[in-house]
Amino acid sequence: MDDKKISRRTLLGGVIAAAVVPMKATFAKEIQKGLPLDEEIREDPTKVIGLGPSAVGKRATFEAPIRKFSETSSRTPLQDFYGTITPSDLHYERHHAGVPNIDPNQYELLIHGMVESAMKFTLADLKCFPSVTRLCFLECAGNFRTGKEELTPQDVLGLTSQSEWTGVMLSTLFREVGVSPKATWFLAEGSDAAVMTRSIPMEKAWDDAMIVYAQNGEAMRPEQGYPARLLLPGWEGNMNIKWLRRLEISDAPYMTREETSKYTYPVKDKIRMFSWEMDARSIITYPSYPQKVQRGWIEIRGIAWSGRGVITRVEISTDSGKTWADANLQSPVLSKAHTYFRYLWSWDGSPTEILSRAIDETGYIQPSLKQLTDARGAGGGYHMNPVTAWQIKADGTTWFKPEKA
Ligand SMILES: Nc1nc2c(c(=O)[nH]1)N[C@H]1C(S)=C(S)[C@@H](COP(=O)(O)O)O[C@H]1N2
Ligand SMILES: [Mo]
Repeated sequence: MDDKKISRRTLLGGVIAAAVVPMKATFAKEIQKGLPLDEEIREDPTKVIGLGPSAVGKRATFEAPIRKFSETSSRTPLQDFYGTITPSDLHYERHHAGVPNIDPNQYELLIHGMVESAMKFTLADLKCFPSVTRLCFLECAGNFRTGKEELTPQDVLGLTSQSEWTGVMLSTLFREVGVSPKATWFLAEGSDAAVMTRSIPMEKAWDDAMIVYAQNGEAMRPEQGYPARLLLPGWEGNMNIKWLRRLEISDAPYMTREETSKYTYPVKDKIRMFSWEMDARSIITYPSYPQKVQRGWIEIRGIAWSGRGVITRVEISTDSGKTWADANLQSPVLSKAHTYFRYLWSWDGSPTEILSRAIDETGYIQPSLKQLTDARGAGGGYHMNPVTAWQIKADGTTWFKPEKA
């Protein structure tokens, strides 16, 4: 009984003493400096009222993901993401003549050519049509960089991003203008200084093409084509014309600069033209350069996608490509969308290489760089989607494994 009392009194005394000492120090310093709050207290979030609400939110001051950019493109920081949505302000960019400043009140989309009645649609008109929301990736056909060990996922494959897009199905608009049953192609034209144009086969319009005006729940960003762009799920980025102002319906392709001098390339003794679909591929985003790992359990994470449909499997190798095992795919697995994968690996501390390989619903298996070059010749160029590896060295550092084509 006595013992208990004593210990209780001691305990209380201890607590009071601990609480009083810093308070005294604080008041003393406050008087000295004339400042409202001592730094020791400011560090403890339970001792000060936090920031109030604001008009627009910001990232935590400790988080600073950035796009790496040049004059004509910016690469998305894949290694900084969890899951599959690219924050809109970090979406990759590729523009051939800068981002135009388009007044949404002046905006018009003309649809003409082989139609019953040519029509112009304002942005408000577009928004009046039944709308559709869809998650899908966008990827530049030139997405792949190799060459040195000091490359991050952003450097290697940063020309792909994923958003939730909202807009109107192109088929809805094509029915509205009465597209001729004889039409087989249409031209899409942008209103930037590049006046970017591409020919697109009519099947894509009747399938899943959209005119989108919203990205991740708000109006699309200027960099992505504000106020409206063409969205061709799964097809090479270049055809997804931004700042879209005109669609001309026809029965032949237009042979524009972007489909003859660009995006057409030699494959051995042939010329590959009109290669629209993005082939299945994947990348491990954790662990990756310049992250460091420790011996023990590591959750390997990354994304896989295919322009031809859903990803059915992602295989992981943790022994430099000798053996492969299935990763877990995060559901729901969506068609033509980045798919998050995870694989639990117990690292024993010995140097190795980790790789990922995507397989899509058509049975297509992401090739090695050797398979690609054997099939296509050493030309390189567009649509390079080889399996890539990260080397884990004995000290736990992670490096890109550059391979020469
Ligand atoms: N009008 C117009 N559309 C364009 C381009 C452009 O320069 N102008 N760039 C194309 C290319 S090459 C790509 S990869 C994608 C990039 O889209 P993003 O900048 O929204 O990521 O837009 C395509 N659409
Ligand atoms: Mo592109």
